[in-house]
Amino acid sequence: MKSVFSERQLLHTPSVELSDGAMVPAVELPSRAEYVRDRIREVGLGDIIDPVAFGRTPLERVHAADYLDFMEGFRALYEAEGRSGEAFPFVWPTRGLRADVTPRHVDGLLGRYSFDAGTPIGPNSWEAAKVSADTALTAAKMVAEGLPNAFALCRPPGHHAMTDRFGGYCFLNNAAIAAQFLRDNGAEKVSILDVDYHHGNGTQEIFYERSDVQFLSLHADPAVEYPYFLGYQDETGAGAGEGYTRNWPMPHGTDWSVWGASLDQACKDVADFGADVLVVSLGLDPYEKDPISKFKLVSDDFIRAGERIAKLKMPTLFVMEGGYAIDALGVNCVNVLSGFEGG
Ligand code: SP5
Ligand code: ZN
Repeated sequence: MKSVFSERQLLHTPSVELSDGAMVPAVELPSRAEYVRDRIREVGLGDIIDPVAFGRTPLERVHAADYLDFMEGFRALYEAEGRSGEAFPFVWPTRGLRADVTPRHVDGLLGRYSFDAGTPIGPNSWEAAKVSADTALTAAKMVAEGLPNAFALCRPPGHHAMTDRFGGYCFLNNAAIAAQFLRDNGAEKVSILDVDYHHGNGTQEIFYERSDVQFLSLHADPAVEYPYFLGYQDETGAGAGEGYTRNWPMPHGTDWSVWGASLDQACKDVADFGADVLVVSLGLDPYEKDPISKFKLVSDDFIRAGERIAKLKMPTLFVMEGGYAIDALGVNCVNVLSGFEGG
């Protein structure tokens, strides 16, 4: 399997995040991608190709133009305000406040265009996010042009990023951008299977009213886990999209016996939908030793997951999402990809 990756994705270097009532060391670190890259080389999975720049057009197919403008201009505005270092939002237009205004001050803008305080914007974060999206697009183009599968080694991740809000370590929704690109380049229907430990709230929001892009997500029950406010079982799509979103929230402590059964159900839904291509939002944080997660998958389970997905016999684009047990990330990620190739 061919992979896509650029070292420019390492330019986003968060040092801390607001979590559990304190500023704690960041977990979405550049070395995550390096461990995966090194493991790809170690097992000889296939070539690692540089992403090409797609520019703004494919980003605008998924994200709001004013959001992209904000991200593009944010650091200059922030520094003009006399600030430096990492920027954190701290006030949001929640119920009872006006969601229809766009303040001019940097702190107002940060709140307008985000939904959590876990996602600092450093001097080069936007550059890294754009290259990460280009990585997804480059791999998507390879699949659109007939390659049976590809792996986008995306980092920073994407599945929490909404139409016009960053959060959850995500700025641009790489999987959604890739899925829309595939739609725009020959695929009539696309399935997105999100196996990250956290619900892919951004991807769900982006495609919630669409019947041409199916969104299926396996994740920890949002009643007890981030992102808390989306990912419940009764969310099944709206309008023309009714029935094209499906969620499998699972309790803390979930192991392969339950997770694998949910994967099986989701794969049956994928088969029934009959899409031209499958995009897998590949989070490795269901792993038992993940420092911020509470599922119990072991490294070999990721091979089984890859084998199950391969049984669909569909053109498949893997897009990396989360996974924070850094020293095991390469093995777990490549286990899925190797399982897929052998399955
Ligand atoms: C892409 C992705 O996996 N994003 C995850 C974002 C999660 N952010 C909130 C994490 C809160 C973790 N709190 C548990 C800390 C255990 N000490
Ligand atoms: Zn996650």
